[in-house]
Amino acid sequence: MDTLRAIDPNSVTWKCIKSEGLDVDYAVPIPRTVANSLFQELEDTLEYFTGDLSKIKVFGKVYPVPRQQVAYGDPGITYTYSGVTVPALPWPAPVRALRDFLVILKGITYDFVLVNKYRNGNDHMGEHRDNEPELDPSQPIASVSLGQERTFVLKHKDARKPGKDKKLIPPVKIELEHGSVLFMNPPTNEVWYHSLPVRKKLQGARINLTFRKMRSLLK
Ligand SMILES: O=C(O)CCC(=O)C(=O)O
Repeated sequence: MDTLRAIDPNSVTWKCIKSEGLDVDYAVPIPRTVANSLFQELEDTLEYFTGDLSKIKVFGKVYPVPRQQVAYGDPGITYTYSGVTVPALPWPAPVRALRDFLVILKGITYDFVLVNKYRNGNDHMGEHRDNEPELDPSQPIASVSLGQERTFVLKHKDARKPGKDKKLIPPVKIELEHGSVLFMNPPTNEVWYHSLPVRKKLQGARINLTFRKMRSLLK
């Protein structure tokens, strides 16, 4: 995946979105031809979790995850979300290439990535925050999108409250394009929930990779 290395980080135009507790940066730094071959290489290489690792627990009930998932990372890392603990498998070449690209783009060496494949517009991700205790809260989460463009929705935590506690803060919607990178900077994941809603009419597949930095165990 040498062509990712040819991208000049100084030529990337970032769109910065800020609101109460929200701080995200969005750009499309990966040219279409590179994004196309990367998508195909991921399709040819990745094998998604099956069995218990492809289930989530919500209020004690177990459901199949409404998309496909797999996780990669440095040796020994595990990650717990929605009641399931997944091991980080060794980095495959195209995922490692993206991790190296983020070092060039942002200067951060991520040690874990959760990969979500949305086979079509029915596959989705519910509202949640990425604020698990094993994540380093001082580091942004980097979300790389390839394939079908989908809408990413951010909602302030107080806009989700019922009755008089509800704050009238409008959601923020971002169309995540093929070849895009979204950085969710702190404290976004403490204050805002995010989701990828169903879009029944969309047929195309999408692969999203959220690169994360774990809390150092040596601290
Ligand atoms: O697919 C996406 O863009 C969202 C992924 C996500 O929310 C997550 O990995 O926590």
